Amino acid sequence: MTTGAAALAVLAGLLAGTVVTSPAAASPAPAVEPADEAPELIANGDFSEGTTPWWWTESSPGAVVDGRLCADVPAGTVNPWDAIIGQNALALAAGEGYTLSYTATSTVPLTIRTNVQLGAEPWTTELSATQQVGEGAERVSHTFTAAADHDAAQLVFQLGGSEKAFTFCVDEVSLRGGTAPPPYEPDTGSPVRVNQVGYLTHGPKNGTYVTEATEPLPWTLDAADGTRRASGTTTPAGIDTTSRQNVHTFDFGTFTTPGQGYTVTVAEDRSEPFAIGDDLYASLRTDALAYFYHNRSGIEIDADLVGEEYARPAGHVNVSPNQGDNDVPCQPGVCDYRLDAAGGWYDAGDHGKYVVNGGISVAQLMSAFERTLTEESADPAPLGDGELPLPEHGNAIPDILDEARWEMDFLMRMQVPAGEPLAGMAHHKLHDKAWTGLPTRPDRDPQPRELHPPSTAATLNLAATAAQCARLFAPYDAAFASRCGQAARTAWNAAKAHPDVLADPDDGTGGGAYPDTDVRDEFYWAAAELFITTGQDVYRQEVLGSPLHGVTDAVFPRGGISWGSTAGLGALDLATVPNRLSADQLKAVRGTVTRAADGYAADSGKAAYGVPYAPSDGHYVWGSNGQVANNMVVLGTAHDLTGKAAYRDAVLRGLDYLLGRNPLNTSYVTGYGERDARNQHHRFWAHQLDPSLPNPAPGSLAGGPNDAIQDPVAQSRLKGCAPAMCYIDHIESWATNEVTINWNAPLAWIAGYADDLGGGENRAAACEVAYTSQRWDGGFTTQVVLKNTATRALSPWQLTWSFADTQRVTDTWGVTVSQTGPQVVATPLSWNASLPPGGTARFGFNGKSAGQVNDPRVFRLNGRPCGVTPIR
Ligand code: 9MR
Repeated sequence: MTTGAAALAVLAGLLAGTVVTSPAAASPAPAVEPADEAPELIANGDFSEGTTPWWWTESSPGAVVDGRLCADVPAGTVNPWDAIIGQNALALAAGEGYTLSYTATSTVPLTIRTNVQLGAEPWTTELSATQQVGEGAERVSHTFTAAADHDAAQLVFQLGGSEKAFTFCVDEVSLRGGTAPPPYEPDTGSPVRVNQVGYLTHGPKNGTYVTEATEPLPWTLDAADGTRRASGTTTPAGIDTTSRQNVHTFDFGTFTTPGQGYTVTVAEDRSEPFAIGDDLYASLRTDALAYFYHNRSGIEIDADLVGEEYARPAGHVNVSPNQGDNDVPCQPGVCDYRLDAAGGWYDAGDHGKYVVNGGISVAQLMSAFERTLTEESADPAPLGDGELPLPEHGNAIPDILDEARWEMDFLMRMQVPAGEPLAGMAHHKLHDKAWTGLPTRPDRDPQPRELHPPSTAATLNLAATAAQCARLFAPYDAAFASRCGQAARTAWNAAKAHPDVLADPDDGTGGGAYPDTDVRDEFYWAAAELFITTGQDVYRQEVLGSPLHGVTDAVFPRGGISWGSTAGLGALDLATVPNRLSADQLKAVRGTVTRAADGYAADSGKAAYGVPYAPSDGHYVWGSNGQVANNMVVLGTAHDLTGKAAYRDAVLRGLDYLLGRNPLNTSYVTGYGERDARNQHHRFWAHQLDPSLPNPAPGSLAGGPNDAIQDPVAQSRLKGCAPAMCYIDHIESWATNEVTINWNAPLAWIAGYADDLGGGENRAAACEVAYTSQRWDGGFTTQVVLKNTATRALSPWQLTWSFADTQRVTDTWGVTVSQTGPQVVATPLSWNASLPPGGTARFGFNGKSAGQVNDPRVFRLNGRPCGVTPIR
């Protein structure tokens, strides 16, 4: 799964070809011999651990044969760089001596070139040597002195230029030199750790202080002008096991004066500045959602929407050198048809598109929208048409649904066509045949694209998301909704017919494997979504009969739901979206959600950094920040269901953690906070490698601490790190610092949740609505009693809501109704235009419906929610 163990094939080769200098010219002074104890820079130089992190060009695929790395190079290559084997992420220091040595053979005598060079512009070479290689395995050495410091140089064996085909093998590769780097000491800045964005006016306000002191210490809260506003003493909390730091905590929750530029000082140490206010997360909601447009495949990213810096041509649309995603073959032997699988989102820093992972991501986007239909305090306005930077403005469909549709269209294209073997299943994934290097703009990816075999997990991801799509699009686009519904049912039936087709865990060349050996959770999720949408008993039986149903730890694992553990997505929707479970069954499902939330809230309460994430084995996994965010989604939903402040507080403490109150004093979200992550692993947002390219767009969440440190940068710098400190903001650290759709999706959900909290105060409801409908064949009659429960008269007033189905108002009494799609605005007539405090208005309407007639649950009077009572 070595996204970053990738080839810089074409660009490296081309440029190496233009800037190659002779070794003598590269280092005119006699080379400095490295000291005997000089450290080894090459990882896995004896290939005992397989091919990781070595890479090669597509024409000469590498494999370990008898303990050596061998590549079959075809006849007729022209330039040296037409066939390469290489390794990236080598750190060199100016003035230090290095020796490269290796043993190589070739079945045809040839001259190879070995370069140690920059892996991107300006492609500076520190070593460029030529060497005769033949059938005899001779040890070769080159010594050179580095002219400049390099963070991430590369070694390349350039093998091209031979008329004949040959096999090249290399072994015992070593690059020794420089001095061993001092043990890595991350720059953690101030020991006073706060949420670098800020704290809601009426929310919890906690921070952490790293110190050896064991007695309480005084803290002060200072305004931007330096005046002291509050003070107190810290609470010693002992050793935090996630960071191995001795820490104190402090609490300034009783201070509720909004402002910018506050700091907390403990002893002589001052925190990063932060705000206190009611409107801290509006831009994070929008930016976190904009991430998805930025990472769309198959469409130009428009400068008018995102700015020049982030604009780029459409990727994978059949314009050379792209192979195009509109006519994709299978891997050899997998199928003999081709699919139009254009569109969708790129998964992450790579250009793969995976149905398993696309599924959870689009589901969480759709759920962020669906929440506005079920939760009074959830504001639909920031998700509406014209609100997000995307090209579908003016189509009367909420922007967040437009974004979801971009992925849903792709997911449906991955379904095996009728008449083919495994018809109705979904291909697990589509990606490059071999890894590309960094940077590679999507439209410049030359790799062939391939469909990988269908899997049960992917098929159920399609069934679940397409079922959710069917109900959410019904009021906006009946044809699309029905296509989603059809795809969902077909996928479900195909999964039932083929319940154990698992993705190959070793299928990880050119893209991630996303293997999953247990699909009971995907069955549960898909059954739940199909049941909510259709109400059919067959799906109810599947939900209730699932071995996971009601088992809290199975539905919501302690470490969090994820692409590989999706049952919780079904449980969250069963608990919040109207459905035909009995009252007892509904209570049970809500109990599963709140029990899981109790666990996450307890974890947050115990943690010195407040994080609602405490996996039972103590390990921080790949994408731990995504797991933190997923736990926050469960907590936020539990808060919606019960109104209990403990759940809300744990969500907000989770935001504190992600935005700077953590062992590294880092905001993991680009553009938020003083010390934000900005070098995440991404093939276009690759500013660290090429200054002409942008950093990640604001609102991009880094994967975060991962104590398995699978990439070479993390391995060379972070060995022995404490779990919550195994992170480095370096573009080649793909195991700790990538960005992905499945981490940004829960970030968008929680940013919306936090934005909807306003200042976090208990707001009095603006109104109460009694809404009763009588259904008749093809239509309905509705009576509404509206009460102004606020203290001010409203004149004029306006009541808004959105139908979750195809109801259309036809004639009214007591109000005028205007309806756009499912969105309704009721305005008074002249005689009832003023609604005094405590006053009521009575009105009604008749209407038609092609399908269901569900009473709306969420109303806003003059934009303010009617009642913030827990979901009924
Ligand atoms: O997020 C995935 C993580 O859970 C896995 O442990 C890891 C290794 O299999 O892969 C991660 O997913 C990567 C995917 O395989 C390829 N695109 C980038 C993803 C994020 O790093």
